Amino acid sequence: RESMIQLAEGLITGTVLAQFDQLYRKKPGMTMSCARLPQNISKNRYRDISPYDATRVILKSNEDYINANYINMEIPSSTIINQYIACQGPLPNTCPDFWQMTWEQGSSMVVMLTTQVERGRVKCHQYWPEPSGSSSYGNFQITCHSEEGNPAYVFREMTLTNLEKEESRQLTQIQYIAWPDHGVPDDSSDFLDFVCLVRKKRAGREEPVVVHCSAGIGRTGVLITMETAMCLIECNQPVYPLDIVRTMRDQRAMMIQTPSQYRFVCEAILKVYEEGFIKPLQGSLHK
Ligand code: PTR
Ligand code: PTR
Repeated sequence: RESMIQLAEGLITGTVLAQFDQLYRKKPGMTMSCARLPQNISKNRYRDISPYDATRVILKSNEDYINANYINMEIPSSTIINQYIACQGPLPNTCPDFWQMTWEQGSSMVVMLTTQVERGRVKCHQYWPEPSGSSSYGNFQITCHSEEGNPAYVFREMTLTNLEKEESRQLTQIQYIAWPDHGVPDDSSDFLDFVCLVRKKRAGREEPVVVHCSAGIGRTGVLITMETAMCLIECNQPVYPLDIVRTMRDQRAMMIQTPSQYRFVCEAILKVYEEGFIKPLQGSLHK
């Protein structure tokens, strides 16, 4: 409660945004050399967005690079550690790597926070087939069984098959479609419903949830912050959004890109606190 009053006051006086502006975007001392190796340059969507070497996801093959970091968010006074992999939206040449990573990390949920094209520019390659179709990406075959949704988000159920091992797994992809990069979601209740859905789907899964947008920093950072805050509120722990951002940036640089994204998530946290987090979890999410 104390932390919420502090947050509400800080939003009014502007100290919340000032603190965000002062926070380092990249943790001092962390290197990002792998991204710069000649064979890896073409695997980065943006020249200015690279993963830290220390927390990058390493593919189990000779070419082991993908623009992705592990992000672990511990919830104090509980045994909960929400694990994520934050990554960029796959490029045409990195789709096989993306599926290899998802397979090797045992992930069965992918959260996508971008559309493929925004304002005429490609933000993410479509790395899955249209519903009831199959496509191969390197050593992996993806079958998309169903696609359903509403104006804010789309659900897809897929089967991921490792062709070499002849093994298959089910995978859910949830895509938020009403959120341009550098911006904030059009509607915070839709966004909160979406985060509740992610929490519900995550329940009981230990493996990391793969989260991506276009660069894998701005919108991905907002989503992870929001889920962490919801979890803290549920566990009766104080919520200090700046600490959440720092913890994320210690694992992937630049998480949460703009002050308006930070303000948006702080306001959404207050909203969850004031309106009661139990409500969305109890089923108002599927209207
Ligand atoms: N940041 C740009 C945008 O999304 O609008 C895209 C961009 C991508 C800009 C790569 C620059 C990039 O790298 P380079 O410095 O090689 O042009
Ligand atoms: N060089 C790009 C730019 O600044 O436009 C990098 C970039 C692109 C950064 C998209 C963040 C972006 O947003 P998101 O992480 O939400 O996809």
